[in-house]
Amino acid sequence: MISQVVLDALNKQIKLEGDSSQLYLAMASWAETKGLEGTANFLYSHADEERQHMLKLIKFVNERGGKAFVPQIEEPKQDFTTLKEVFTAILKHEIFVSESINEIVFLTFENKDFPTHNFLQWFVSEQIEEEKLARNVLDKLEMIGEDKGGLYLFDRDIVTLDVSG
Ligand code: OFO
Repeated sequence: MISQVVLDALNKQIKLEGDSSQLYLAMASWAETKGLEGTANFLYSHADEERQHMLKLIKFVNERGGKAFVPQIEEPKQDFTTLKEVFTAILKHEIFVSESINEIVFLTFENKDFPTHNFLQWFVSEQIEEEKLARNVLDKLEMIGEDKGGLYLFDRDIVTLDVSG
């Protein structure tokens, strides 16, 4: 049985993953309206991944005898000016998510909740990948700068960068 304190933290994380999904979805939609089809597809599929993270947590909480709280959908930021702005926001968000996961891992230690601690290791590894991916994309965008041809190739090839799950 899960302790109330860990349960509350996991329910907060469920909301954060749902918010992440919405954030990626809004970014995908923005990219699509800018003719950046490859980037839009990358972001749409990432929005799906975030929803899977949310589901993973919901199912775990329920399996452990807790009750998952399905959160209200928050409206994410809808407008951006550049891809650099989008991926800078993604990196910042993913760092925030990593910190949140780390805090829950710490709580599981304090509460001797080793099953949850074990379960969260997947998220710890996933966050390393998510941050790495965002940094990698930002490095590429930095290289491209204002070059339209570079941007065209970036948009064509971005789908090959996302290997996380
Ligand atoms: Fe982006 O990994 Fe979940 O939030």
